[in-house]
Amino acid sequence: SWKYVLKEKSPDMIHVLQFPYNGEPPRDRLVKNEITTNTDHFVRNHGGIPEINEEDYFFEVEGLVNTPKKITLKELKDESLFPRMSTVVTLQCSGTRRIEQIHEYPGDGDELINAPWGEGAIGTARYTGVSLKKVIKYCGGLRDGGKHLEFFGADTYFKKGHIYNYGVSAPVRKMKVNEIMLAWEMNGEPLPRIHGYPLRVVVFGYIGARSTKWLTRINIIENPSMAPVQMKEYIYYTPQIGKQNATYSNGFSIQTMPVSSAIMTPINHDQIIHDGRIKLTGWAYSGNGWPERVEVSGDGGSIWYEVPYDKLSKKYFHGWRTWEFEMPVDAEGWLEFCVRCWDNALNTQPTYVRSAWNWDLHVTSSCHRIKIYSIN
Ligand code: MTE
Ligand code: MO
Repeated sequence: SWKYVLKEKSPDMIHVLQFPYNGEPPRDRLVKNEITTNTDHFVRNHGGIPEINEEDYFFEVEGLVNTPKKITLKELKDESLFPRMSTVVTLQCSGTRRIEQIHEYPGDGDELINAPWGEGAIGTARYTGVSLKKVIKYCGGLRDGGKHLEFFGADTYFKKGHIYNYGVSAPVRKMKVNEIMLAWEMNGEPLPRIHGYPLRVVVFGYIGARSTKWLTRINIIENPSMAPVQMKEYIYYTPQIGKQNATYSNGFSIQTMPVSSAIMTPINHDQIIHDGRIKLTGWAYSGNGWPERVEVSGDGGSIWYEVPYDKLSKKYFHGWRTWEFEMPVDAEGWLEFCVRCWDNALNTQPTYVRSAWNWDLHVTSSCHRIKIYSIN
């Protein structure tokens, strides 16, 4: 039944894939709020959407941990056992803005993985739950050699003749700095079913793929997960690798999300009648820190304007910043607008999509460019 989708998501979501359900919100609405509403938050699914009863729910912790345990949601919510954590976190799919890479060159062409996302496969919410570090401590701590945390979801998906449970991993050091949360609440509401009810993982700063929904099992292991989503998807191939030589092992696994940004209004190919100024809005995000400076250009990147600091939304350590800017525009006709962000580690974005292009079409982090028709 699609009733829950209709109930949980805005009716005008753009359906990047119909099955499994994958959708992003309309461009002009996404950056109106620095915290995305649950109904507008993008959704990325590999398979079905499990229906889990909170009362029967538990997840297992096993592998290289001293006391393997089954933990219920009731236990996890017990504040005498676990302190609560509540953090604003941006989740971004590594497929965000893939459409620009597809236009450059279609690459892998596996449309089940490579959904043609626009700039909306990103969203920001306040998640509430427990730091995974506390859960591991509750299980007696790690045993020697425990270096990676493998997460499994209750959903299954079908690929090349096999049925898999969703499975990925993140390194233990990410858990040690309290950047992995087990969350049951999204913006003060129970997690919507479509976002992983009753419990999901939230890995701050990593590609969305690591934030496993409908969590069933955490397995502590020595090496990164061998599960197909970890091993065969979300691989970054350098530009010289393509159809003839891409082998999974000659790419590397994408974890931290690089700095990126996008112009959300005006919308690409808009015609705008104005009196010397055009208002731009957008987002900027870095998984490696936070957006520190946003710059925009009205001439394809010759002259850059700095977005004044007070036109960037509030800084959160694990969140995006929305921004707006009044761009002075004299020229008429087709103009190219672009944006780039600098994060606090002084990382910035590749200039053109061709320098960000990769065979599996992930992390389109190049300067976002749009064309608008200016009538002054
Ligand atoms: N978890 C499970 N169990 N199954 C999935 O298909 N998709 C991942 C991740 N967690 C996925 C999952 C991907 S690729 C992304 S980008 C995020 O969930 C998206 O989270 P959202 O749908 O809540 O926005
Ligand atoms: Mo994703």
